[in-house]
Amino acid sequence: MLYRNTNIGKIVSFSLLAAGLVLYSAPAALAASDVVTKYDKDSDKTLDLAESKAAAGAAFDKLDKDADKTLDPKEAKGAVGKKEFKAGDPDKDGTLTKDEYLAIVEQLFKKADVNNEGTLDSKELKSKAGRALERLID
Ligand SMILES: [Ca+2]
Ligand SMILES: [Ca+2]
Ligand SMILES: [Ca+2]
Repeated sequence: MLYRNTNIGKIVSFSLLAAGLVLYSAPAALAASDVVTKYDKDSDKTLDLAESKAAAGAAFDKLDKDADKTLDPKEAKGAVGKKEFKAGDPDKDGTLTKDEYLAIVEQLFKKADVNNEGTLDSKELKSKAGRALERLID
């Protein structure tokens, strides 16, 4: 009887522990790298430039509401900061083409990739440049 009780106790405390682990790790895993998991085509847990550009290209098409192949400041709002918009519009026509948009992506990517390995992990995406990049690709 005593033996059985102890066993149940073990099972109960193990389940509680397991439940606790699930509760503890679930939000952390979600927060860790939403954007990475979303666009990480080769599943190496990082984003390389090609993956970032592919995602950014799709994001550009979504932002381009009037489908004129450029983003005006209104369309770019929320994705491209004012400063980035200005810097990313070298021909100063007040709109961003996809090439200009992807050039901003590349620039931010290189800025966020502090150790220059050509990939961004979820930690690097939390940097200032990384977060700006996230807005461009997501
Ligand atoms: Ca990858
Ligand atoms: Ca447009
Ligand atoms: Ca332009």
